[in-house]
Amino acid sequence: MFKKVLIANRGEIALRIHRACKEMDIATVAIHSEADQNAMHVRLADESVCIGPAPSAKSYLSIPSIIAAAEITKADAIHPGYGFLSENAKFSEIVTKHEITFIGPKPEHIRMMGDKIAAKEAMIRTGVPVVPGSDGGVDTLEAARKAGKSIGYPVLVKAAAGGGGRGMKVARNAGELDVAFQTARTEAKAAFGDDAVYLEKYLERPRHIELQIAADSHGSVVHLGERDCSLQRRHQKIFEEAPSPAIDAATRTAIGKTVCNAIRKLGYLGVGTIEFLYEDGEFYFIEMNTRLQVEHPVTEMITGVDLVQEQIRIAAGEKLSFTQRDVHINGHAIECRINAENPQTFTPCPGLISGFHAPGGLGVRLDSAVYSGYTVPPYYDSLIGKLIVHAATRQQALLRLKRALGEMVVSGVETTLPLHQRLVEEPDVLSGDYDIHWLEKFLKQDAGPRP
Ligand code: MV4
Repeated sequence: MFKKVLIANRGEIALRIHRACKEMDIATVAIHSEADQNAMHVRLADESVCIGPAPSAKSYLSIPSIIAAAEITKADAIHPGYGFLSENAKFSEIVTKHEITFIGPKPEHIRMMGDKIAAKEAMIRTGVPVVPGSDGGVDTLEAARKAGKSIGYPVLVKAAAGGGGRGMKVARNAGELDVAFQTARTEAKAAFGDDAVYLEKYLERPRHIELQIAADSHGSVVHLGERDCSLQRRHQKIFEEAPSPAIDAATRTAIGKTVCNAIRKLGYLGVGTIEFLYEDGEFYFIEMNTRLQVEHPVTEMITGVDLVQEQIRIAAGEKLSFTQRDVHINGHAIECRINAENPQTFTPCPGLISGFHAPGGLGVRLDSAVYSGYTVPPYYDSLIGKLIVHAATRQQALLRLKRALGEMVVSGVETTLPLHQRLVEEPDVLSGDYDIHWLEKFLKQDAGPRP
C-alpha cells in the first residue's frame, strides 16, 4: 500500500480524499494555489506545497508543478479528484512516467471515454444499449441528412469531444438539420478544437440515470446501483439521489449485469460511472465518466462502501474489499449541492463566510471544506459543500433533508440553500415524478418576484 498520496485538487473533494487516506494510515500531501493558503484541505493535510498563482491554469492544472510537488514530497501516488486533471490521459501518462501511481483508470480508457464516438462504439461492441444514431461520426452535410432520415426526427447533433452538454444542437425536422449540423461543428471546433460530431435520436423526456461500477486488477467487476441525477440546470446537477425512484430491483440487476460484462470485456480498471438516459423503461447509454464523481456520496450511503478507499486499493494492486454479493441497497440517500451563488440567478457569490453552522444528527453528512471566517475565492467553481442525508425510505430521507436544511446556516455569501428548501416542498420532487427538464421548467415558471 502507498505510504503517501498527493491530492491534486482543492475544496471538499480534497478533504474527502484526505479522509480516505487517513483511515488507511496513508500520509497526505496537499497542493494549493496562492489563493488557497488558508483552505481547509491545506490545514488538514500532513504536508502542503504551494504550486502557483490563483488561476487554475497556473496551479491546479499545471502538470509540471504538480509532478515537482510529488517528487519533492516523495509521494507514491497522485489522486486527481474530479474536474481539473482527473480525465486527462496525458497527465496520467506523465505521472506514471515519473514512477508515481495515478489513482484512476488506464490512459487508454480515459482517452476512449473522452471521445464520445469511440465510447459509444465500445459500448455497442460489448452489448450495452445505446441511443439509436449515426454509425460513428458524420462529417458532411450529405451524411448528416442521410443519418437524420434513417434515425427519424427529432435528432440531436453532438460533439465527439463534448460531454456535459456542450456543443449539442437539436434538429426537430429535416429543415432544421443544416443549421444544427453547421452550428454544432463550429461550436465544437471553437470549444474543443475538434469539429467531429455525431447524430442521435433526440429523447424528449428521459431521466438521467448513472450506474456506479468498480473494477480491480484481480478480475473483479462490481456495480453499486444507480444514481438519479435528473434535477439539473444548464447541465449542472443540483440534487441527486440513490436509488432512483424510477428503478426497481430487477431492472437494477439486469442493467448492472449488462454493464459489468461490458466493463470486464473492456479491461477497465478503477471506479467509473456509466451514464444513461432512461425513458419508457429503456436504458440508453450516453457517456462514461472515468473519474470519481461529485455525487458519489449517495452511493456510499446506501451501500456502505467507501469509494475513495476502493479507488486507492485498486490503484495499489489490491483486491476490492467486497464482492457483488456483499452489495446491498440499504435505504435511500439524497445529496444537495450547496453553491455560493444567488439562488435565483445562479450568479457566483464569492466572499467572506461570516457565519457557518453545520447540520447534524443521525443520517446527516456534510462534505464541505468551508468554515466560519473562510473567504470563498472567485477563481474556482462555486460548490462550497454537499449535504447528504440517508434514511430507511425515500420519504424519510426527504423529511430528514428538510430538517437538516433548516438547521444549516451559511451567512455572508448567497447560497443555493433557499432553492433546496423549496425543492423539498415540491409535490413532483416528493413523488419522484421528474425528468431532465423538470428543474429548468420549475425555475422558469418561478422567475417572478419573491417575497
Ligand atoms: C441527450 C438528450 C436527449 N437525447 N441525448 C446533455 C448532456 C450530455 N451528457 C447528454 N445530454 C443529453 N443528451 C439524446 N439522444 C438530452 C440531453 C440532456 C440532458 C441529459 C442529462 C441531464 C440533463 C440534460 C439536460 C438537457 C439535455
